[in-house]
Amino acid sequence: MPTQRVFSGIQPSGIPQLGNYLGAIRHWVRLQSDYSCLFCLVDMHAITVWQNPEELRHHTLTQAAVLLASGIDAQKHILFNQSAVFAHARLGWIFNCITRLGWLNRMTQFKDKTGKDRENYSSGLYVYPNLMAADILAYKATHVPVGEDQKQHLELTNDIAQKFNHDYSVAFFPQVKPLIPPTAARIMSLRDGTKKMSKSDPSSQSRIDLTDDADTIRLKIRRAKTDTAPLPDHSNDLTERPEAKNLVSIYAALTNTTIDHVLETYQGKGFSVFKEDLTEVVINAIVPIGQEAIRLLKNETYLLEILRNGADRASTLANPVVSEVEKIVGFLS
Ligand code: AQP
Repeated sequence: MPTQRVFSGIQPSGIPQLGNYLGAIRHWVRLQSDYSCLFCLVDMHAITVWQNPEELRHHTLTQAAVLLASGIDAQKHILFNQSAVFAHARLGWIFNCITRLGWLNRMTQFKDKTGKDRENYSSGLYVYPNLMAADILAYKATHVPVGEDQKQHLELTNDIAQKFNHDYSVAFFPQVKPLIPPTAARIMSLRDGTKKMSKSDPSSQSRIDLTDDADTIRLKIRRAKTDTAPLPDHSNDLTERPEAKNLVSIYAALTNTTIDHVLETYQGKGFSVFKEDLTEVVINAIVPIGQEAIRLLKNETYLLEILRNGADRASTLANPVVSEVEKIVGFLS
């Protein structure tokens, strides 16, 4: 088993969507051959915004089923839900006491999420990056796969590790390296090409859920917002056409090619032809995963057992690290 350790997290804040798959899950599947991996369903992060308890439970199980159906190997690697491993909360609190308010105030994701209404958001959302640092450092993970939007949080993780080491005069936490996927696709909403596709978007028409069936995918792509112009011959000419660019990016990501290569085939054509072909590409990639996930979801006991086993193995790794941290801090052991 490789010695370099990867920690990856996904929030069970909804049914995983195509953006989660193209931006994260399919890269995680590939990482399994080179790293020892922890895949965490970060339910504690999810409740930083309100989650209906029944739905949270269902989404956590669905997330587990989708990851397994996508090719995550829960025997060779570790798949678990965050709240089942107490080390995250223990270390998260210590990091709340390490992180400076000024550092958190600079986090752009918090500002983007809360906008002008920040007074009404939870304090959990504000300290989210501290818990994320604990997720990673409780395992002394060496690498974390990150999209553009998480880079700043990973830098903060390294700042927290460094400050802890400095404040307690130890060389305890290592610096963590980002793993940027070679083709980092940022998938946008099907209704608004300037907004990220999100599992918690109130409009189900804005995204493709990984459990959607072929007819639903067909309908969502048919209704996806576009414009009237034919497709251009170069990606530069898509800059002002976010919806068109998004659909071409999805096609390129799923066929492992570039936007320009897709445009070589479709330049001059209208969206009716392109959307039909895109629909087939999406159905071929997603529907088998969805069908397998739905099959797995019928056996809740099996999924719970996988997560319980994962949590036990994760605790075995994290508990000694966090106990050592607590000793360094001066807690009685
Ligand atoms: N639209 C996207 N395009 C590319 N990558 C994406 N990711 C999410 N949406 C897209 C990547 O998926 C990983 C896990 O995401 P997460 O669930 O932990 O958080 P998120 O980014 O907040 O995902 P959502 O779907 O937008 O959830 P909600 O609606 O709850 O906020 C991350 O690596 C992320 O980059």
